[in-house]
Amino acid sequence: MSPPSDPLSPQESLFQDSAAAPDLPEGFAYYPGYFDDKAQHMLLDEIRQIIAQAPLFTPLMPKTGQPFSVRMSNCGPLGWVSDRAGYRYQPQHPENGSPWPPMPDPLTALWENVSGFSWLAEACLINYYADGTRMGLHQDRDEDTFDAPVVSVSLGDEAVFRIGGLKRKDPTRSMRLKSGDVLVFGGPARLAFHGIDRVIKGSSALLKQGGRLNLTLRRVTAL
Ligand code: MD3
Ligand code: FE
Repeated sequence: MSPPSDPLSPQESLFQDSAAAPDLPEGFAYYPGYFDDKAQHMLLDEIRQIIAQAPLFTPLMPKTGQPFSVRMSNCGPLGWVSDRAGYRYQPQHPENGSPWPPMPDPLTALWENVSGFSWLAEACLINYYADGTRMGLHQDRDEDTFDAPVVSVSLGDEAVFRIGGLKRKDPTRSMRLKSGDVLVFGGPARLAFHGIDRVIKGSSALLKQGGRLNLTLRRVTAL
């Protein structure tokens, strides 16, 4: 059920936990098509404005300095960055030193609607996948607390998303993520291994230049 604060009326989560996904950790919810075409365009317009203020940067792997293929930006009070010094959250853009732009209203409403968490999200990481880019299997553990879920929104070309268990060697399953889909990872699923195997070129008309955007909303600091 969507609170009156959200102008959208999302459908119920298609599946939650073990019912349709017995091999995944509990606490996982999937809302296919949460954002309809009009809402995707409105959200994209907000993301364009954010990226105009906080340009996409190329994160580097800690120690080796090897560049990620995915480019990133952030909005909200804190943003995730990575360079030779390590992974961390910080309040400023790593290249222009400006504070991250504020969280746009549609993302605040989404968080209120699906997170089940009464405190606001502090960070929205914006990942841009050009054709041919991927993200290896990893856990998200750079936050001070794992009590809040991670909420993810996909925009643009479809992606082959892989999700496994709490150990790297646990079995994985793959899912096709489409523009407008929302995923929520809370409880044990918050620490599931996951990654993006590939992006399906030309599968969406939303981004004129092609590729895929993924937004992840998170709580970073402990309460
Ligand atoms: C499962 N992003 O930013 S979104 C990331 O599509 C990240 O850009 C991918 O992995 C992307 O860290 C996947 C889905 C996702 C995001 C966070 C999770 C799945 C997750 C955190 C815990 C468990
Ligand atoms: Fe991740």
